[in-house]
Amino acid sequence: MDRTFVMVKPDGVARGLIGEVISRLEGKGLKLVAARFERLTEKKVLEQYREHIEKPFFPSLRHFIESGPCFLMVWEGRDAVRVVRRMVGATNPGDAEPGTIRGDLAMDTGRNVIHASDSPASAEREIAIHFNPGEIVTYKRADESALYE
Ligand code: IDP
Ligand code: MG
Repeated sequence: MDRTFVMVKPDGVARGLIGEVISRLEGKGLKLVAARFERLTEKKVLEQYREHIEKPFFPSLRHFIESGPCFLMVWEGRDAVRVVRRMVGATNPGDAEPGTIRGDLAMDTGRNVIHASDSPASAEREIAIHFNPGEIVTYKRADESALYE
């Protein structure tokens, strides 16, 4: 099973969308293995978005992510990184397909509700930024034998 890092950004928190996001991922069959509500420090935002530091949108992205609490999660499942990215949809919500989280719930690239790791390597890196190994919980979902062949 793979793990991926998912974060409801401050806009999603402010709009009351934490439950909707969790509900979609749970309903799909992914398993929530860690979660925390946190206002990210500058240090963590720089680590999280390090590949974007030189980009023109970075100052506004950083300011926005630091502006309010985020809901941080680790989700587990078969091919979890790819599956969650497809459920999240395109970065620009105007291009995101209906049925995706951004396609259904957002209007603006700078307010696109959710972050999800884009590769297994990023997932491993991002999970380590936000969670200690001891905060990631293993357990069985009762429906696992019905979810996987
Ligand atoms: P992703 O979240 O779909 O992986 P990235 O390209 O990794 O997209 O960008 C990270 C975040 O930075 C985006 O989710 C979005 O909030 C913000 N962002 C990316 N490109 C732009 C832009 O052109 N204008 C404003 N914000 C942007
Ligand atoms: Mg990204």
